Amino acid sequence: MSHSPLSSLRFKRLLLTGAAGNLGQVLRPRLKAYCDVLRVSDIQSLGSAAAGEEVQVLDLADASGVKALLEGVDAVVHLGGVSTEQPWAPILAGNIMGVVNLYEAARLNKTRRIIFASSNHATGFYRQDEVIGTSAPPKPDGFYGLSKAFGEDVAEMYWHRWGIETVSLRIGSSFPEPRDRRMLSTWLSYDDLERLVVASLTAPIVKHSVIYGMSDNRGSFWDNTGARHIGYRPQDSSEPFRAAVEARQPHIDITDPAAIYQGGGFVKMAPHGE
Ligand code: NAI
Ligand code: 15L
Repeated sequence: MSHSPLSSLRFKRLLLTGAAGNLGQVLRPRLKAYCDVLRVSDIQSLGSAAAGEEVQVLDLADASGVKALLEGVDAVVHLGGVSTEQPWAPILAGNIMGVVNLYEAARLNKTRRIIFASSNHATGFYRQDEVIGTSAPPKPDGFYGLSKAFGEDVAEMYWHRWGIETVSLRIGSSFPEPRDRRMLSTWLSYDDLERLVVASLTAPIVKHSVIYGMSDNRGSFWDNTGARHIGYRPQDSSEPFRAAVEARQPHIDITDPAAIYQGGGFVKMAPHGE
């Protein structure tokens, strides 16, 4: 797919982790426009390297492998890890050990900036009838959300101690279209995802910034005013999908925790994914 870059800034080598996943497959062809070499990585097979790509299959829990993965990398878009509520063992490996291994590798390789795919589930226990800003402290809604809150803390520590910059993206729901009433508030289109990642990569100074990953939706739970310095301006909205979503889901049980809390159904999932 040919693509007009959203920024004239170009990196020598970018690393995309989680490149075999849903969002990784979206960003893999798009990030090529912003770098000479795109290194892609995942624990799963990634196929062969396209022109201008380097492919490395590895487990983020493998510290020496991750150290080698970051060699020669200017910046990282870190999507890799467990992306839903799961048993503790894979979350520990992918999201706890994985994120520490990543930041240690960044320190040792002098990598300047990381774009960390956090999640709205780091703050999933705020209510849907309140609007929170980017400095809202975590209220994780499960082990998954807890691991994302941990990742944000790691980012904060590596900024203060080692000067590694991070933008923590508390992504809402990034899918081709919103699937239910909650996602009318939380939806992030794929084009806006690209805008968000590119803005995060190219903003002059980010230190450790937190921003919610959402399109320009009516009735959002989140206020990104505190992250305006990143320069992200969403162009899409869930509104064109509203009629179809409301027809599919005409009623909401307002006593259901999934309708009360921002994390939706995640707030009811058994902590061990049982
Ligand atoms: P995904 O589950 O499709 O992709 C994650 C990728 O990470 C997978 O390809 C998986 O193989 C890889 N991975 C898992 N454990 C690993 C390990 N130990 N070592 C190396 N790779 C490992 O998830 P998706 O939807 O693409 O999300 C990408 C990132 O964005 C995730 O970190 C997720 O938590 C975050 N996010 C996504 C949202 C969405 O709406 N899609 C919403 C909020 C956050
Ligand atoms: C997430 O963090 C998940 O990765 C994704 O699969 C969605 O469920 C999303 O949150 C959401 O809250 O809709």
